[in-house]
Amino acid sequence: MMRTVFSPDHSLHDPQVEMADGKLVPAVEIPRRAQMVLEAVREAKFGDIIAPDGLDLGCIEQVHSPDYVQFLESFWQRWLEAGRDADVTDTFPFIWPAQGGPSGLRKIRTRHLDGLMGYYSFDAGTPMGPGTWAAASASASVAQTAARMVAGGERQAFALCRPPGHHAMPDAYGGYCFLNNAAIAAQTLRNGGAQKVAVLDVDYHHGNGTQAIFYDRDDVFFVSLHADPMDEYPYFLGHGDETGAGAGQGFNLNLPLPPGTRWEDYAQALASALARIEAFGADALVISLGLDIYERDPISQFKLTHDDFTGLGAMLGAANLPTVVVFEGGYAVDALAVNAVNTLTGFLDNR
Ligand code: OKP
Ligand code: ZN
Repeated sequence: MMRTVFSPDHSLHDPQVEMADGKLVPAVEIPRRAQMVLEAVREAKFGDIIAPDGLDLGCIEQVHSPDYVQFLESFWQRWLEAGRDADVTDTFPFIWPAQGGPSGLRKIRTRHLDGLMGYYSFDAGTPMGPGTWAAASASASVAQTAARMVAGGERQAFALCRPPGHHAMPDAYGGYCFLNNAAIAAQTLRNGGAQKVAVLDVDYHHGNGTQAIFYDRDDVFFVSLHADPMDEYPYFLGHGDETGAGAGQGFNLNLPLPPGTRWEDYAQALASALARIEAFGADALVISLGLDIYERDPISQFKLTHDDFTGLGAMLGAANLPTVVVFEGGYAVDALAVNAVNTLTGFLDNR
């Protein structure tokens, strides 16, 4: 049995276009993604589908800076107050305090909204619109509710989050992500009594935000399998030599894999990731479940088949830990149903 937490408010974040390959293209991180997965888990009858409880802002501010959360919450109001087009569906930052150095740009919270958008973002690929905060905060509350269920004794729960979260930094949005749902789930488990939590990220893209949030902590072990950032987004984090800092030294593990990776090689890397999590002695597990490792994903280059997702779920289930599964990426929209159901079926069959 696995209950699913879901909020219809995800659809309030409804981007039309995104910046990719140097131009505006149709957005891929769209409401229909979550609707497809919702229908699939309903038909599969894994367990009840429930609404999230209210947002625990205190927990969110344990992984994000309060001023960043305040920026997200107030963004659309500020947009309107700045006299900008109220009918626009998608807004984009275009200047960043990114190139530092002795006489370089300074990281300053400006009065002007363009400066703030650059201050609180790290890419131009993440449209923000009028309903983004409502959807992102609902997504975070979905993760919190699922984690509370597991902290309270349920063996597993599925947080059907949208928008995704694993790229969201302590104080910056990017990669279609605003609040880091997986990090929020991990923090909720910690607050609920788990001493050691592992976050295993199997999304095609490196979970740079989750890594950054926990990089100097030894109570949350971040482990990620992903496309080598020498070749793939998010490029500037996710390399194999990033192992943690300070107290967190040794509590970050990146396993970059080449584009084109098939299940056979993927499963081998996953086995070593799971062995490291077992050695860590986790009390609970958060899985960042990106279904964009599918062979026909439109923006990704791994080669997992429908059947391989059953094997993925089986290996994750066999870890035999209290587990919060958090939905992340996956853009082959019509294949999300079968890939989600196969993963969760494989998982539940191996508990
Ligand atoms: C979010 B998640 C492709 C552009 C890619 C960013 C991808 C964000 C992925 N030409 N843009 O990890 O699935
Ligand atoms: Zn991804």
